[in-house]
Amino acid sequence: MLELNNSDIEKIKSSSHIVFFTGAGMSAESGIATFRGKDGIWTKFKPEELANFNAFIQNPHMVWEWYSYRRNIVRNAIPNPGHIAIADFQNYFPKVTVITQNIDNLHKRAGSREVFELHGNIERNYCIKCKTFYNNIGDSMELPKCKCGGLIRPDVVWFGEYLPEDQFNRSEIATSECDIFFVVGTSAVVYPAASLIYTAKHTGAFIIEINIEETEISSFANKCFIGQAGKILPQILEKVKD
Ligand code: BJW
Ligand code: ZN
Repeated sequence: MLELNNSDIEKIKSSSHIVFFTGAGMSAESGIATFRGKDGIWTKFKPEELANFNAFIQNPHMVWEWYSYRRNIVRNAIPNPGHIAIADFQNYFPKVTVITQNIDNLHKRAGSREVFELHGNIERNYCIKCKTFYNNIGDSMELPKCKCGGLIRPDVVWFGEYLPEDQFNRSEIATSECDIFFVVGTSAVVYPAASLIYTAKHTGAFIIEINIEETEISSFANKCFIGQAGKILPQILEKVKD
């Protein structure tokens, strides 16, 4: 049973800007594996072997194949009730911003309009030599080559790489301006993305965490809901809409 007291409900109802900061757990109920935890992909693959530029240069076929495999899963996935509830918040609140670490497009596909993608998007790719972009590349496992001969990589952020500056800057502004900051389905261990949660705390937002287990940030969230995002978010919306 959802425990939101009257004061929490009023706080959310009267908010003028709500931010949802999301991670892999947001899409778990759409059938997309998380990274860490018992069903995480990195219990099977080591991140340093795949999610970094050197790994790509040393073994581009293997890394490309891993992303092609995941791209196929993402393309066949559909937004879950959690994504849909977040998009539905737009119908009841003046401003709703989604800041996501996910590369799967599901927030946009659910109808969220302001979405900042901190770790890129698996549907975009670019040539590492001439920087030409290739969107919606086929689903072949074969490593594609650019017309200039350069290797084509997914436009995602690997370890040691900078986050897209405009997306991060706009996320920081939204975070420092919002009244309510939801943290949904993230282990909150990857930086600088996780630093936004601390920014939200310092700038006075009311922090609500939704996760199936406690995380690094549970101790300072104002409210923690232990449960699945796809179940909790529609229940919260039901209580605060109108
Ligand atoms: C549910 C649920 C359900 C499940 N409902 N909940 C030491 C200290 C601090 C920082 C560093 C450090 N050493 C190195 C760094 C920097 C590094 C970093 O943070 N490392 C830490 C891991 C230690 N960061 C970087 O390198 C970043 N860049 C950078 O710092 O640039 C500056 C720089 C430049 C040059 C030189 C040096 C520095 C870049 C980070 C890029 C991260 N990229 C990835 C891969 C993206 C592409 C891909 O998908 O392949 O992004 S890593 C991976 O982790 C992915 C995710 O977006 C990210 C975050 O994971 P997330 O979303 O939190 O998922 P999980 O799996 O961890 O958690 C899921 C959660 O959901 C769990 O809590 C579950 O319980 C929950 N859950 N089901 C609700 N149904
Ligand atoms: Zn090229």
